[in-house]
Amino acid sequence: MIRLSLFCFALLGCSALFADDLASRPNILFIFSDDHAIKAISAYGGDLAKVAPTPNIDRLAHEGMLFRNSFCANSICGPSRATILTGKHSHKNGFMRNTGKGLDQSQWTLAKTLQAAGYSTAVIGKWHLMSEPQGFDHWEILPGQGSYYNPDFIQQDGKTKRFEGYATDLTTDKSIAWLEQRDRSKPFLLMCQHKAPHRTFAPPLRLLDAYDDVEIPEPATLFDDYANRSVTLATNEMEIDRHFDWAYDAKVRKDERGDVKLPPPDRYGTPEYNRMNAQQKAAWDAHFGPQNQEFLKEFAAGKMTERDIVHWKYRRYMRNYLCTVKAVDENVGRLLKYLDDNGLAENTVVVYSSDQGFYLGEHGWYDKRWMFEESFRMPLIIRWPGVAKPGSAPEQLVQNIDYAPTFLEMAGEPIPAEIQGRSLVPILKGEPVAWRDSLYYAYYELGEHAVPQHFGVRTDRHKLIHFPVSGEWNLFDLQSDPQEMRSIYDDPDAKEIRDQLTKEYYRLRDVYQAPPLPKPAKGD
Ligand code: SGN
Ligand code: CA
Repeated sequence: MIRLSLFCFALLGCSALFADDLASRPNILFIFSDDHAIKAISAYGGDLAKVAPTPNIDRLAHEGMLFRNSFCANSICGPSRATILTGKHSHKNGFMRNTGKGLDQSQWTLAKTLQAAGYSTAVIGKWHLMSEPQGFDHWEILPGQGSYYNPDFIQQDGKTKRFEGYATDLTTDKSIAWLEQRDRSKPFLLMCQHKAPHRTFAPPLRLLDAYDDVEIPEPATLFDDYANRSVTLATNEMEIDRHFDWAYDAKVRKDERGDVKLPPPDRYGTPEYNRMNAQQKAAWDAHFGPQNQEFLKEFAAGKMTERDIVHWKYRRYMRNYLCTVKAVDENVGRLLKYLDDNGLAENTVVVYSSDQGFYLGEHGWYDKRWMFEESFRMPLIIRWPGVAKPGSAPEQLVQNIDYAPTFLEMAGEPIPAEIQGRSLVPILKGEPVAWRDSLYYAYYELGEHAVPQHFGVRTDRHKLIHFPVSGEWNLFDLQSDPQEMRSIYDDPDAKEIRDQLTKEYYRLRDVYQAPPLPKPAKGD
């Protein structure tokens, strides 16, 4: 294929092409995590940055470009991954929900194209697209959500093997092992995809106490009352207060476990705990045991109010979540060191991103899905030596539909017309470029965490969210109300901006050829 295209170009008299030695094309190392909120990356700033720094991810930002306004098209795992591989919104690539038949592999994908262009391609870690990976010379993936401790990896021969250790460390070990034995005559695309910091936020045993002595700042909206916005907010099932658990039972609070890691962890069976060997369980018990006893003593003595319990759960949630992030950061450091030690740093583009953001207590929540800022935003940091200005932080509205065309242009490949995103290469090069001034969002899942289907548009200052099933619209002024606590949709003063955004919303639906909206529940 490569030879053929070289031949064709040679016939066209394109002499520059001979300089286009395959090996000189940049390698692409895509380091991807699951549910990593920008607030938990210190390069993005914020309160948590001070207590839980991420020096290795920050290094990428100092040496590269941090996208300040990066968003997903559909804030959920599989759909975000499908969008990255196809450069299209969910309705176009067919992967609209986590439940479903899996990625339709007959369509165009980034991996298939780069493989055909002569890249060595690999995906290691969380995949979550159900159908077997295609377009990768090598793959080794977690089944479904995967496990943190002693995880299974599905091998390319279809067999599943269990590995002792922690998923984030193992995913990096396997990535480095693949880099070591790759075909060095070719550039590579390596997608190193972590399970962390996804629920149930199980920390690496070596870091269990990393944040024990740290005061974790709470978000201002931890006790959101859901007033002044869609009625669907109040019926959510993702509150730290009411739903943060594995085997949730609203009436029997002492039976909480899994998420909160209260004992006895295996009474109802928490899969993570049960995977550990005796030594690992002992380390876990030694850490959580005394803290749990202290909590349960206070709880049994009736000393804790409902709010105290939320504060306690929030702290426990954040400590564990941040420990899983710390392990991701350390493993980013290991990969960067590998590139340095092997003379690969200069010609390798390193990308750090995550499938969506996450609620770290904002609106009282964990999880994602909503078009509110915390889960709509996606971290995106790109180090491209000699091209992206170190320490730069552009403001353009970018989205995960843009990843595939960006990687194609980096690799010198043409961008097919069917792709809906745009290459970020001009932004990376610092070139003046006319850019989009609005983003389209669509969330299609039907039940988990009781988040309704919703759709919307965001500009640099405003956000319009449409809830077609309840027939509601919310409008936020992100400048005066960055926490999105009051919809101004019905304010007489907001008429002009409401009309503008509504028009833009329908325009984007046309541009992206969005399917019909779901029907209102009451037929109004
Ligand atoms: C699991 C989690 C949910 C989470 C989904 C989707 N429950 O079902 O809390 O929203 O995954 O996450 S758990 O009890 O199994 O942890 S996603 O990142 O894969 O989209
Ligand atoms: Ca996710």
